[in-house]
Amino acid sequence: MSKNTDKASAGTQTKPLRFVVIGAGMAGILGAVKLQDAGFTDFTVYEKAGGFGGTWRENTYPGVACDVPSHLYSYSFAPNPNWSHVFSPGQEILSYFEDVARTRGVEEHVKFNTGIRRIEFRDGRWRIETEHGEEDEADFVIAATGVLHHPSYPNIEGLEDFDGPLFHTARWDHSVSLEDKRVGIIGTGSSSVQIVSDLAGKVPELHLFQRTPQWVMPTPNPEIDSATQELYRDDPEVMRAVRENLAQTFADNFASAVVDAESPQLAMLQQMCEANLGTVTDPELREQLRPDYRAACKRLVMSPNFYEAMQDPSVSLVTEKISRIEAKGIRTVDGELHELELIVLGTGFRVDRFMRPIEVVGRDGVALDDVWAERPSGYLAISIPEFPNLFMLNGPNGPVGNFSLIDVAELQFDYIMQLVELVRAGRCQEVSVTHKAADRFEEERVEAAKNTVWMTGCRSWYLDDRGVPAAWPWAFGRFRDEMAKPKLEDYELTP
Ligand code: N01
Repeated sequence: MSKNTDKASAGTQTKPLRFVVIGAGMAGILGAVKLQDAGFTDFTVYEKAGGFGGTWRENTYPGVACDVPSHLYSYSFAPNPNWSHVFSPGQEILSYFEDVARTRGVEEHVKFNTGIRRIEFRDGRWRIETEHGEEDEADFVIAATGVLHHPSYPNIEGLEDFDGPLFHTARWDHSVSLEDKRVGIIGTGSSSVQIVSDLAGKVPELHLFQRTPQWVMPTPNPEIDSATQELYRDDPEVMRAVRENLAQTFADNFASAVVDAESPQLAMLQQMCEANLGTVTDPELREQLRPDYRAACKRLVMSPNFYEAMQDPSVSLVTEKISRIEAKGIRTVDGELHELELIVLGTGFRVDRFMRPIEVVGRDGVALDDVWAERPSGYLAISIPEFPNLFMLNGPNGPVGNFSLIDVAELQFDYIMQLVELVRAGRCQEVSVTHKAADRFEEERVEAAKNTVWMTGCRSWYLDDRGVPAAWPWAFGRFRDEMAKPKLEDYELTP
């Protein structure tokens, strides 16, 4: 029996509580496991799709992998001795999540193929309505709806006119053969870089349409040999130490680098990226691939072999702007038609959606769509004023980018459980952040963002409509500290 379950049964005054978790991806599975560990059994996880895994279920493009090391991109409560690589492939990550969900009894709480249409806080409870018209109620809603899952389709003329298959990286059509195709990929983000790195030499022609070059951090990806895997199986403490070490290295180096544009860590990242670019032997190609902004201003791309792939004879880089898409391919502004048989849109995601399009209605009919009309926000990325007992995992403006979002969600969930505990112990019925605290947090966040590398002159999905990074602008240690214990003075506790 876990410590928390002990607490649940030993508590002097406890209130039975029901939870709804939205989403059965990484964060939703995490929520379900941790709810059970805390002694809660009355909860349902609603998942709009037919399976677990969120991002990893949706992104199945060739070369898909996580660029956070696998031993860090794992739940702390479910270390995996069997990771095949330092950065393991997407299919393996999906299997890992499915496996955790199965072995930790999450399956019996999930309703698959059941999207939520609307949630409303009425008479002290959340009223839930699914897309099929079913109704449910809960004391708490945990939104684990993910960040990068609404594909962004580019506003390019003629998108409908192409004769062959055309799809987004997150909607890969596996019925389309590749080996006989002249492939065009639009965009140079992490997804496209992984695809190019995988497909180079496997397709007759691969044309990468680059609007903006990327800095690419070299990240060798060796296999983890069977002896090491066995060592991890035999002595989980060794594996735990590896995870801790990786977490510390990320926090001390990468996380510190991006939030302080003048930091020595960032200067080092810059040097590593420049040296990596130096491996491109053709000077013309090298200059075409050279960004004119600082490394990590955009979300840093990690790859063991992108530049090698770009130098493969099957790959060509197109730097002319796209004029339009036609039946036979992509025409660039210089008038050239690049003839293609498959077009892949590596054009990223709409990053301001979060729970939406779910209609979320808080206290007294306040609509989330109105509250977020300008842009999404959330106190500590978790809570929104007037939306009591609703908490987000990986909500707006939290730590994003090259962090392990698993670590982020775990810390957030433990924080949320401390607020839930107030209700369970009968101290209050409703917990919601105050307007004052949320406004103060947002002001401080926007101010701190000015010191980050994200504001040093580039276009990226981090930047909101004002050009302010929609991200955690402080060191990861500060996030850890904030998550350790809620400041109750920032919350309204309604009896
Ligand atoms: O998308 P992106 P992504 N015409 O938004 C270009 C995570 N991720 O799917 O730079 C021409 O980064 C756009 O150009 P520009 C990771 O957090 C993680 O690749 O705006 N081009 C850009 O090059 C990542 O950051 C892993 O000028 C157009 C590209 O499309 C996030 O997902 C793996 C265009 C979009 O890049 C998103 O990555 C993969 C147009 N009209 C992804 N519109 C891991 O390994 C857009 N572009 C964990």
